[in-house]
Order: sequence, then C-alpha cells, then structure tokens
Amino acid sequence: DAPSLAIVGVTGAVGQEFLSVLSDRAFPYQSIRMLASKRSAGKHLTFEDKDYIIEELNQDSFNGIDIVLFSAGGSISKEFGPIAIDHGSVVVDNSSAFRMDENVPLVIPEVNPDAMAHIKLRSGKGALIANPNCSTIICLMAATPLHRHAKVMRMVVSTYQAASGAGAAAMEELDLQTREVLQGKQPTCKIFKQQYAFNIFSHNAPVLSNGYNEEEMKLVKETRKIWNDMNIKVTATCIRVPVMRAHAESINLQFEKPLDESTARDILKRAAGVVVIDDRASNHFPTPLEVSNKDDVAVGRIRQDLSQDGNHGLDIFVCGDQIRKGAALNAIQIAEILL
Ligand code: 2RA
Repeated sequence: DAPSLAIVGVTGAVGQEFLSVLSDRAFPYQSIRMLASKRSAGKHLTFEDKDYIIEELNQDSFNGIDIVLFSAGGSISKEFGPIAIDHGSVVVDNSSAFRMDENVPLVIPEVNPDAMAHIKLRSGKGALIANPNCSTIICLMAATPLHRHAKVMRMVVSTYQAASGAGAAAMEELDLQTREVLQGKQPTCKIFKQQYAFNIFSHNAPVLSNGYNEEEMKLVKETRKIWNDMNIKVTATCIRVPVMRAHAESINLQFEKPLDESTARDILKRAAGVVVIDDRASNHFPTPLEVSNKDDVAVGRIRQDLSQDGNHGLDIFVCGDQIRKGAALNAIQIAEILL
C-alpha cells in the first residue's frame, strides 16, 4: 500500500516544487506531514483539495513515516536526518550534508539507480539517500549517455546558474533589483553583496584554499562518486547569472574512444530525461526560459571539439530547471524507485 510521506522545508522553493511534482506524477501516498520551522507552523496549505496545517519540525515528526523528503538546508538535515532514520524512515536529502558519505548513495535515477538497490521501505532499518547538487544533476543527465558510449576521460564545465539555486529570496531580490535599476534607483543588495540585475558574478559559495569554490568542488567530487570513477578529470567554473530558475552549462568532453557529433546527437535523442534542441540553421539552441518548469534537460550546440584529434572531443550546451530536475523531481524519482 501507498507510503506515508513527510516534507521537511515544505514552504521553501524546493518544498513547494515537491508538492507540484507529487501531484504531476500522481505519486501514491497515504498521508503527508507538512513540516517547516516554527515561523511557518500553524499556517494552512491546500494540496490536492485537502487542507493541511504546517507543523513545526521536531524529533517526533517521523513516527510512522515511510519516506521523508528534506530540503531545509544542511544543518536541519544533519540534526533531523539521523532521527528520521532511527524511526525506520527512508530519507531523501536534498542538502549537501551527507552526499560524500561513503555509506550514502548519491543518486540520479536515470544514471545510477543501482546505487540505492539495497534500500527498501518498511524494512525496519531506515536509510538516507542523497540528492546530488543541481548543477551536477543537470550536467550528468547530458554527459552520462555519452560517457556510457565512449568513456569520458576529462570534463570541463562552465555553469551559468540561476537565482533559484540561492533560494526564493534570491529570486525576489533579482526581481526587485531589476525594477530598481530600470527606475534609476540604487539596487537593494541583501542576499548578494553586489548588484545581480544586469550583471554576472562568480558563484556565491565560499572559495577554498585551492581557489575553487564549494559549488565547483561539488561538481568535481559528485561526478566521481556518481560515475564511480575516482580518476576522471573534472574541472568547473560556476557563475551566477541573472536568470530566475534554470541553470545553463557549457560542457567540454574528452573521450577515451572516438565519438562523432552525429552519433552523440542520436544517443542524446534516445536518452531518458533529455531533449535535443540543436538547430543550427535557425540558431535555435537550449535556453533557460525554454526549460523552466519542465522535467527534461535540453542539450544543443553538439559539435566536435576541433582542438582534439580523431573525434575524441565534444562540446555541448545544456539547460535544466534547477528547482525541478535539479532538485524536487530528482528526489521524487528516487522515492518512486522505493515504491
Ligand atoms: C546553487 N547548487 O545553485 C546551488 C543550490 N543548491 O547555488
């Protein structure tokens, strides 16, 4: 019979998208507990014509819950994830808290579902499955079908990341700043210390001693874990751009075996969760707006990397909705595997 669910962080951008995706995919559930911070406790929300009262998250929130979806930041996951597991729940965690834990599967359902094959609902033993970072998911949805065919040796990724990755408040700030700048006013900079509207800047994640920021190192480390290849060479530059909810990524791939662009295009056309938008004649390629609020990741600009010999390199351009496939949809697809 259908599982009982709990959503931790239900009022956030991803929490709200969980509800949309559950409804869109007619996910079978017997009950849902809507959990958030004290600030939101007591508020009503309607979902699928049923009225719910949001409850304050506490350590008793998981009694009898089969699947808990977390999207309330790493500290909440660290504190309450283990409590949910102790109650026998299976946790799908959207935060980065446990992604690199060797006992925690890091899963993109179209890429490495086997990594969570040992986890069963109502087994009496809880578990935690980590949802990868959005820029990793969007990148690997396109790169993996090619990797399976010609084995990626090296990947160079440049990302153009949307405001939604920094949360609903960042989206609101981008909207506000855009209006202020157009009215000749000083932009309000609360979330980001610099002007965001009509500007781009290096991703706001902390910069590490090696000069990479945390967002870039997530792409490097998560790719190696998901592809189960600690030798793969990955480098990344992550940039925040004034776009609302979809990331774009330029990806250069170097393969062990030759892979020509038409074969690559055919492989991507057949790949689950991917749509190819690659019309050179009309210069029509993926855009953030075109993928926003959609499930599929769009791939285009598929071309041989002319800097490499013998068809061993490809350049592609990818766009994907950060809140949907980058977070909520991927987590619900993980939950579907548990059914
Ligand atoms: C970002 N990947 O886009 C982060 C959100 N998890 O900032």
